[in-house]
Amino acid sequence: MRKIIQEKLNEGKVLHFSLFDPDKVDLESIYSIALKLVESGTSGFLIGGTLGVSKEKLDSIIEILEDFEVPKIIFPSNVNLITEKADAILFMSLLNSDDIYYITGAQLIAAPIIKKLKLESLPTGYIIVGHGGTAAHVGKARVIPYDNIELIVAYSIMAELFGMDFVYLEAGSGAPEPIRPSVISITKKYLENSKIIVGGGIRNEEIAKELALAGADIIVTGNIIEQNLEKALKIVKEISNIRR
Ligand code: 1GP
Repeated sequence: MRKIIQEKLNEGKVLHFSLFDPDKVDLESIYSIALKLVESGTSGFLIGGTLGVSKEKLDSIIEILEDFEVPKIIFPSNVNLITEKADAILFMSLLNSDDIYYITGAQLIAAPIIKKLKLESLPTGYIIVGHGGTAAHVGKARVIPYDNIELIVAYSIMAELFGMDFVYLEAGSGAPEPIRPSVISITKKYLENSKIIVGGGIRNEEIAKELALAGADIIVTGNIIEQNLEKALKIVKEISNIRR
């Protein structure tokens, strides 16, 4: 999985990942929504959410998505969301948390489980910025202001120095403002290996394109898929056509 993602990114593509929050999606409609997203060019399904997520619902979603060749990747909020049904898991550390549980504690519990299940893990430094949403509250993040480029860059470099493949800059689900493109373009200059994932509050193709051109490697959208599918599909198409 890591190889497939890296290869696509190395071809100069920018990827779009569709986020399904098991607490919000409707099992009846998810297949047809996923089909439209795939036809529009989405490259990955992230499945996860912070509150109200059960492993049963997570498993049901992955089963419904089974037919699609697009990778199904767990976006975990805790150790209960590990399933062998997925293709991979974002093995995340919430780097700007004040609580060691979210930095290495949950990961310690998860590590032997992931190994046993032979689940591929994608090492990811998760950094919460700006609004932060529910993830910031639950994860006890020391949220970085949107405009504090120095801190965002320092955390991102730290993730890279730790050898993490991905730096996930998260503004929080439903954030009124996404991560700023100017922040992405500066952060990008400092990273030689780690790829940048950006999510939180991305609601239209203009901002998605700006973020991609600024250097985001993977754009994640969640809420907009539920709220306005047509808009979400426009974002996916816009991103899938970008070559850098
Ligand atoms: C993924 O939390 C985001 O990083 C998703 O945010 O739901 O606002 O798109 P939205």
